[in-house]
Amino acid sequence: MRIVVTHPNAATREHWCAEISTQLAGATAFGWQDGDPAGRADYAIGWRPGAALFAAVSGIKAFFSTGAGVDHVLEQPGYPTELPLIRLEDAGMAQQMAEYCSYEVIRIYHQRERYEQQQRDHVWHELEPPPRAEFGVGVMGLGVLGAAVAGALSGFGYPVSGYSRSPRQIAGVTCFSGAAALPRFLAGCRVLILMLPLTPATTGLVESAFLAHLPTGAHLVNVARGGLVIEDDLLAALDSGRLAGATLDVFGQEPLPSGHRFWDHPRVRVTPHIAAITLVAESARQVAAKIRQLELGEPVTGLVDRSRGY
Ligand code: NDP
Ligand code: OXD
Repeated sequence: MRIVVTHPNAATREHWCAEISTQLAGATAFGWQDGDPAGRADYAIGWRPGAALFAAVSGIKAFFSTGAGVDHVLEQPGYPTELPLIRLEDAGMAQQMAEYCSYEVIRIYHQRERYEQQQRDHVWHELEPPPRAEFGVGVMGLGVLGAAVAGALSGFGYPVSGYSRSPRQIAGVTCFSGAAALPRFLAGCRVLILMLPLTPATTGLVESAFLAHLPTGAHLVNVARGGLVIEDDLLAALDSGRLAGATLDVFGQEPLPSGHRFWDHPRVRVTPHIAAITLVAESARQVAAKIRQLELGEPVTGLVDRSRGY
């Protein structure tokens, strides 16, 4: 069996090739990038596959995303309409995401930025935390990662609510779904965590009218995709003080351009798309197991519904 690996980063390509060859007995994995010779492969794995891959490499039966998100695949022109697209499910990302988001929520709840300022000013002053029962945390997107984040936060005793496209039930989480419920969901969020995939339905969802539903002084945490947010609307809400802060891991343009206002905004915390990184060994194990299932004619989970875009 031949597996083609395409990824903009050469070291990552090689890492995947090595792990897949180890995990899948009898498989030959090879890296491919634009301009490489034509060939044949049974499966493809990668990030942002260009149309040239599908023109040059024949025989591909399914494409595996090296991420949980698949917008990087579907936004590429030339992805064959009938080719099954399979994404990573957790593969070690849920724990990372739960930790990243819990860290942010706990920092915000405990007013750590104000204490850091007090230290700079040599001020010894105790700040009263808000009543925990009134500190609602909302997770928008209750899939594999969102559900893990909501579960972790509920374990800290915050009142956690969640919002998804279809109705969900998660122990300890008040679940909302459907457009009519959105304003009610947002009104209860002192911290709103975005955990949605980027699809035609979610692109630009977070704009002025959406942000206006959040309580004054709320925080936004975006660990999903930059394209969910209209950046100028977010900046306006931060500038006016309507929003107290934003923690942003993902951006419309990545890497975030060095002149972007987010870098120096006093109410913004930036991280470079690291909320949950792909763990190659663990992910390759998951992909290899799914390839074995497909070869036996069995169904696999994580198959993307192209009509929904996730
Ligand atoms: P899932 O597909 O498991 O979950 C998606 C969730 O979003 C589901 O609950 C789904 O609803 C909900 N949803 C989708 N569209 C809408 C909509 N229009 N309105 C309301 N809810 C909607 O994805 P994962 O949890 O695995 O991953 C989520 C995203 O996290 C990825 O797509 C990726 O963009 C991002 N990510 C970011 C990383 C980082 O490092 N920053 C790392 C990994 C992922 P329903 O339950 O009804 O299907
Ligand atoms: C992913 C990501 O989608 O890293 O997995 O953003």
